[in-house]
Amino acid sequence: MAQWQSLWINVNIATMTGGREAYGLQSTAALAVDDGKIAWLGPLADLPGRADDLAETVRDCGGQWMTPGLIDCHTHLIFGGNRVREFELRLKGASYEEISRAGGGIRSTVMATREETERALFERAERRLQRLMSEGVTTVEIKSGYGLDTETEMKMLRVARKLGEKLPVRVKTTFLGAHALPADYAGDSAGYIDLVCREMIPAVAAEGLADAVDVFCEGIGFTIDETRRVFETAAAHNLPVKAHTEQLSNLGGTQLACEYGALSADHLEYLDKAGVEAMAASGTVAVLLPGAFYFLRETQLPPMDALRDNNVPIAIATDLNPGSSPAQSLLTMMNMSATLFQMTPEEALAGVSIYAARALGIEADTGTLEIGKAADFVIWDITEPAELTYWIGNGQPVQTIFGGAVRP
Ligand code: DI6
Ligand code: FE
Repeated sequence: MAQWQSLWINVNIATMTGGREAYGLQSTAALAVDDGKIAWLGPLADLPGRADDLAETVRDCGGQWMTPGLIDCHTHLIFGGNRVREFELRLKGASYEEISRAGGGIRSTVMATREETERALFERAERRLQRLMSEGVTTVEIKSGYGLDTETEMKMLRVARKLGEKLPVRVKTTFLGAHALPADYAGDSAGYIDLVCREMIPAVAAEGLADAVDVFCEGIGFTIDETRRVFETAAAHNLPVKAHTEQLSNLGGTQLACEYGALSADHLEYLDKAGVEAMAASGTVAVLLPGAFYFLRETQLPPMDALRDNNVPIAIATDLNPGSSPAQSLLTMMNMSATLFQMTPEEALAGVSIYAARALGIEADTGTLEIGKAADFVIWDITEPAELTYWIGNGQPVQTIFGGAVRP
């Protein structure tokens, strides 16, 4: 019997094990899969035998490229309705914050999400997820946060879990009950945070529905003290934390998140030096969201030089949501991270592989191509990996392999 289930030969591999400024290249290489995991990887010439004797199926990639399966580490892809009218209002001059303070924004999506059945929410989210997957995404993070009551928050997280069970993709779920103050708690943010901490987090934890807890720490979101309460409760339930911080202003939420060992702090346009240093000290990943920066026509750039100088790992994600980033293409986000944030193509690819895995706490399983990790990878018909960042809207991989199986 052959040693391995499948073997991919004659392929140029960007293993992404080389850190931010290196693809970790293996030219004219081979990669073997067994039991859903990477069993061998190295130069084709070093294969310990004849390819046909070593594996049940052998695929000759003819000099094409292989990268890790892409990871979209920040999405809100489950929601009812859309916000196209608010988009039009913003084009006429209204700001995102004005719309939010007038009762629109996140709250309008909350109304639409509460009204949807679990089945309808699933079907619409499934289509969005399939669009991401069509570009080689093998892991996606999905947040709740458009329910803002216990029942709907749990409904969203159940839909997220079901997406992961039904589709060939790894789903990590994040509870974001502290996303906005729901209309029924207007003027009572303390009461709402009580509900989040006393009822929602315990219920979500009891059913194992969330892999992490997130908070929108912002003028139109929650204060530092409220954010701290949510983090304390998450810690009491052994759930790691992440945070939306310094997106529209600087409240110092990033330092607070780092105090709680946050996996990631996300957005970060208004991050200052103290925040960068806190991230470096706690090993927290900076998740940059160029789709939201672009769609809100933000002009304040995240502090790229300071992040690099302090060796803060940088991930890139779609933030796929109806209000600030209706982006359904992670490859386009890589392109935008280069054009808008001056990230290099190496940094962009690291941002959707190794560092995106780190932002989800799953670097031991995926994010790079190494022996023992999940066989999640993508075959591309490109001449060099920088092409993934260069093209806009040309993102069809030749094949995506998830857990060792070729995806249909
Ligand atoms: N920041 C964002 O960009 C999304 N959530 C958040 O906290 C936007 C959510 C929305 O506008 O629906
Ligand atoms: Fe977000």
